[in-house]
Amino acid sequence: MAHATFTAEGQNMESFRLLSGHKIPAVGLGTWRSGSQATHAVVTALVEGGYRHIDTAWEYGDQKEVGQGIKRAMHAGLERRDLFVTSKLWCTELSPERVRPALQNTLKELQLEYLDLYLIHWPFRLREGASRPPKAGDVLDFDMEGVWREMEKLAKDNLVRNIGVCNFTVTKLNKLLGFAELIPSVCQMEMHPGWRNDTMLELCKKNQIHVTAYSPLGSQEGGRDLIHDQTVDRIAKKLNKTPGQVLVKWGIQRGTSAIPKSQNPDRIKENIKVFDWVIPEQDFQALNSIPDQKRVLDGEDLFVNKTEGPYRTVADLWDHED
Ligand code: NDP
Ligand code: 1BO
Repeated sequence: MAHATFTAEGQNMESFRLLSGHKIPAVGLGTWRSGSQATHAVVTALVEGGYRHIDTAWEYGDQKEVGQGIKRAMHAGLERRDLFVTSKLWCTELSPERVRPALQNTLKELQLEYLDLYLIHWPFRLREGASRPPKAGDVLDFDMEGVWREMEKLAKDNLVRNIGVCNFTVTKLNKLLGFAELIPSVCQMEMHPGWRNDTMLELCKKNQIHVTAYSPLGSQEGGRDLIHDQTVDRIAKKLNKTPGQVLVKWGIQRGTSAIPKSQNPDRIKENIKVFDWVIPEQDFQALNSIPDQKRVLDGEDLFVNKTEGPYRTVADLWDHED
């Protein structure tokens, strides 16, 4: 259930309550592929846009820039306790002894004392220096329980407020739930009207795990152009909103937070104006019926080696669940 609060800018900002008791703001700024623009994007989002939630990852190579943006926003008067900062543990660090050093490096790059959320980025361990696509021996065994125990210790030591996972399947989430002492607060998954992934959403809801929808606009660059989808466009025109706003709102109306990426100041500010209106039921259902359901980020380039395995097909990565 969403809770409404107001930021200092007067922006009505909804948030969702996590199992841990912390709140996650319903809209966050994505920063993948923001590169050197990440600092400016973060400052625009936090100081002008009313955002309080930033999503980054070691793999994005922009944690230092994101950290500088957060620092500038704090100089402008924002308090650390009002922000929700997420980062992610990369695949080369998916062994128990590498978890804490990886987090410490992330905190250093971000110039922060703690994270609000630390996520396992993908449930596949890669050898350092792995090729894309992986060569034989690049994809290693992943000790999920050992890594999760270390994630739990980070939370117990208050270095991270919440821990969670990304890109999990029903099979993998059920396995983790079988041994977890700390249930993941958040599962971050690709979700937009072109890839609704209802099965994972239902499993997470059943276990009170909050879902964050990544690539809520379809990712655009090399992804799915939902901005120009005719159903999205028709609903946007009818509601006098932009396609980007309709897509973000769709995620929130499903009970997920959403983390649209933009490095364009106007679009950053546009994407968060989603709180004082609703998508009417009929239009919501039309978005829920967009055909040709397909992932944009299927992991093939990162983890599939067609001849050597251990994952020879995309279906192998997703445990043949789609
Ligand atoms: P999004 O779905 O957020 O789409 C971003 C693209 O849409 C960019 O090209 C952006 O261009 C454009 N855009 C942004 N706003 C608008 C708008 N209002 N109208 C038209 N175009 C717009 O894609 P991402 O794949 O980046 O996903 C969002 C975030 O989710 C990532 O940045 C990352 O933080 C996270 N993520 C997590 C993953 C995981 O494995 N856990 C995987 C993928 C993403 P411009 O910048 O020029 O505005
Ligand atoms: C390779 C990283 C995908 C975006 O999170």
